[in-house]
Amino acid sequence: MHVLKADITTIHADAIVNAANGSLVGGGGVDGAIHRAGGPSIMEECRRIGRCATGDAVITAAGHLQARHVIHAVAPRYKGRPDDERLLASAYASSLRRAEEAGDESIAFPSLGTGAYGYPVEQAAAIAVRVIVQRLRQGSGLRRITFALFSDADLAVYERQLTRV
Ligand code: AR6
Repeated sequence: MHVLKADITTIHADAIVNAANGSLVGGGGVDGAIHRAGGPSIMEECRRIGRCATGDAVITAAGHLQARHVIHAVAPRYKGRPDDERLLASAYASSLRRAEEAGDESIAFPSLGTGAYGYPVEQAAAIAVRVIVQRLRQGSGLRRITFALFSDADLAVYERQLTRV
C-alpha cells in the first residue's frame, strides 16, 4: 500500500476507482477526469448498468485509460450521521471485492467522498486504510494498492495513516 500525489487517470494499475454518484451519470472531480480521459465507452457501459447504491461499486472497462477496469464507487454525502462511516467503509470494501472478482492485482483509489461529498479527510483516510488492511490480512489477490491524492495536504494525511498500520 502506498501513496502518491497524482491525477488518478495517469496511474498504471489494473483497476482505478472512480468517485462516482448513484446515477452513474458523471460529474466533476475524479468522475469528470476519468470520463474525459477514458472516452465515451465508459459512460455507455455506465448507462447500461444504470445505478449504483451508496456504499456499493460497479465495474466497467477503462476505455482509453491505462487501466483494465474502472470501478465506480459511491461514497455517502457526508452529514455527520453514524451511517456515513459504514457507507464509506462499504464503498472501499465493495471496490476491493469488484477488483478481486475481476482478477485484478493492482488498484488505485482517490480519496473517496472527501471532495464534493464533504467527508472530513482525516476520518475518511482512517476508514480507507482500516478497510484495506483488514482485507489484505484476510488474504486478497490484490498485490499493490495505491492512493492517488490530489493535494499535498491530502497526501500528508494519508501518509500519516499509513505510518500507523
Ligand atoms: N485524481 C485524483 N484525485 C482527484 C482528481 C483526480 N483527477 N480530481 C479530484 N480529485 P470528488 P466525492 C480529488 O469530488 O467527494 C462528482 O461530481 C479531490 O480533490 O471527485 O466522492 C461525482 O459525480 C478530492 O480530494 O469525489 C459525485 O457526484 C477527492 O479526489 C461526487 O462528485 C474526491 O473528490 C462525488 O464526490
